[in-house]
Amino acid sequence: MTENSFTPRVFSGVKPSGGLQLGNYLGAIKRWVDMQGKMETIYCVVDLHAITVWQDPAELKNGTREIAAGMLAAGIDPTQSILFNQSQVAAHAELGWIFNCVARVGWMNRMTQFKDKAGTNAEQVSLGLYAYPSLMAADILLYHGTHVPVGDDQKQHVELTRDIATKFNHDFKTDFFPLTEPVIEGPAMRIMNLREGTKKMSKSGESDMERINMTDDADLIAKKFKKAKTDPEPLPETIDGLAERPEARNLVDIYAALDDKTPEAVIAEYAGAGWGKFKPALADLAVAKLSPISTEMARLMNDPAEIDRILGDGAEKARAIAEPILQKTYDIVGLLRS
Ligand code: AQP
Repeated sequence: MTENSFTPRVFSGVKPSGGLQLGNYLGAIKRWVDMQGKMETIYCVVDLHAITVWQDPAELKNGTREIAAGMLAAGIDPTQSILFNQSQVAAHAELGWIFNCVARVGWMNRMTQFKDKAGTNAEQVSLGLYAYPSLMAADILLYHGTHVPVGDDQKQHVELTRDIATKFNHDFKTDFFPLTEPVIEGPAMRIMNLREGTKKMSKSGESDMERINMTDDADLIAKKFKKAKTDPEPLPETIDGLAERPEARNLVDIYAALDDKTPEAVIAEYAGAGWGKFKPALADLAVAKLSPISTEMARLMNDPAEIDRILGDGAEKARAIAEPILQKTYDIVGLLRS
């Protein structure tokens, strides 16, 4: 079997480490919806990844439901995609262990997200946070995922997934695992923090004012864009004029992604406009696009049993694909089962 003979299959996930933010939506979930119906699609709330940093157990379950509600409200359709939470399919952790034994410590030491998250406190963070990328490789390869739509921050982890598949295939003289392609395209690949244009927007960023949450109401969205850091210049005549203006570029990218346009088209429309014109237009657009999603999220969250049912059904379908791949992996590795 060659790399190209695997059935195209999309896998991607979001971790319930806080509420969904605009970067998760534009960089990932909105694109997942676009891929539905074109290929087999598997989407996951990756709760085992969330616990690599402390999560309050009482809040984690609800946070998991909230991420699922956000995916459903944004258009993930459980009759077209498999939607489940990771911890309901034990095979993720099992394959993750095997990949811990394939991945090299030197590879993990190069992971920039670990360095960013651990900061100067690397001795004190969990071993899980360090091993996170090999669990992510297991998430993908457990389904022989061929395409992984992610934001730019996850590119290095998908490349590591390819390294793990390559080493596994080489060590065991097989071609069992595909070499997965990261799918990173469009204007929203790295939505930046509204207060610091060189730092990405994150669920767990310190200040709520630095991100747009998918549950923010219209007033709060308008306030956050109004207070977003910018420079004093108006918008330029061409996109090249944004090269050294990260905050301005970010707001243009957000506008483009929300309106399904290119950043060039946004600049063509707003060339010469000041922030007094552009920021309210951006806020109106964001409210128009996000409020139907937040309203639907709130409706879904009123019926947690229904969300649990959808995730349970999805987990059953996921297990049906994952289990034979895990069993075959055990056979390849030589693990005895009676
Ligand atoms: N700022 C972003 N711009 C574009 N895409 C983004 N993603 C996250 N932030 C941005 C994409 O969202 C998907 C899910 O991400 P995740 O929840 O698995 O983890 P993350 O990338 O670490 O997201 P956060 O919001 O920054 O979470 P915390 O603060 O808990 O670490 C991924 O495809 C990611 O690329």
